[in-house]
Amino acid sequence: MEQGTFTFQEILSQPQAWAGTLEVLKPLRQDILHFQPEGYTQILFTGCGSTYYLALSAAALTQELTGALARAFPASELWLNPELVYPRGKTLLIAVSRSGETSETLHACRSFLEQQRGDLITLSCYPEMPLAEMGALNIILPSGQEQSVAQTRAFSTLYLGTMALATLWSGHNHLFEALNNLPEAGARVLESAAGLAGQLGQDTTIDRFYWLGSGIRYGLACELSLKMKEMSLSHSEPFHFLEFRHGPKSMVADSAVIIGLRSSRNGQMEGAVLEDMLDLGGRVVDLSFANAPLSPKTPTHRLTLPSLLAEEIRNILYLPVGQRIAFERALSKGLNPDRPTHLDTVVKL
Ligand code: F1P
Repeated sequence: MEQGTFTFQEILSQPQAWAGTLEVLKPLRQDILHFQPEGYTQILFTGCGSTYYLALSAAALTQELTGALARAFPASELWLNPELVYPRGKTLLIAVSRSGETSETLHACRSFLEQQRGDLITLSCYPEMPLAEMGALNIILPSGQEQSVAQTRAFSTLYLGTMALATLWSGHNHLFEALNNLPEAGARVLESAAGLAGQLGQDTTIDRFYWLGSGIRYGLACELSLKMKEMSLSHSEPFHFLEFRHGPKSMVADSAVIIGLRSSRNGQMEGAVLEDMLDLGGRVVDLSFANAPLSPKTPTHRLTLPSLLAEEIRNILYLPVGQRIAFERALSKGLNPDRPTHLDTVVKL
């Protein structure tokens, strides 16, 4: 079998997986609305590794859309340092795990329930796993199941699940309905990203990657940076856009690529960071949507994604682009993206 076959299929099949997921989510609408953010002191998202990064992005989206306090911590922190995580009052905990059997996530949920800290919702991909029966509501998204160790399709599918929670809780039904446009938009993005991914992935003069994303996009930048590490064993780090000037820019050189996941709202400020990095001699990849303000200087690479969807919804479309860049880089280094070095599909303690 060719190297990376599973990962490649999993990346390309995301639009179909999202369509399948929306069919699972629609009938759960009332069950989801049974939990209302106002009933809780905080909404807490958790996971490990990729699903912790997912939690970061889901918490940002939830707070932005609902105005309720929403935070994210790794499951190990809930388990080992609960006093950091739980204020007085009731927490709505949303635990996310592809496998549904990662030890820290199970420990975190068990201690949460034992200590009667609030209500638990779980999101996972395998119905027969322990997490899938621990919550007051268990959302199972089988179209995210994967053969590969590094999460791609599972990540975006579970993230879509959290987008459904946030849009429904916000009361903005048009945003929940707009999720239906994502499979088609995702297919177009995958097509348009292939050229850029090949060019960047095969460029052996690059030795370091920096992924910049702010707001909802920070967790996504973290995840894409992790993909680059796991699949291609390359030096890769994520930062909030404006943080990059405060130290990390020391690492900019002509072998460095700075990939910006720009927003529309703050696109100009974010574009200015990218321009500074061009001036310092770095290579810049400007990822944005068609109506994001463009920076006057020409980045090394630019990819403009479909823009018709609301800003909060379309961020998910950055994922297939970055996943594909990491995949191409792994192949060009002779690595098998399906089997990252030292990694297991599930961490069991
Ligand atoms: C979480 C996770 C994966 C990672 C690795 C170890 O798993 O950190 O993100 O790729 O294989 O486990 P899960 O709880 O989401 O199944």
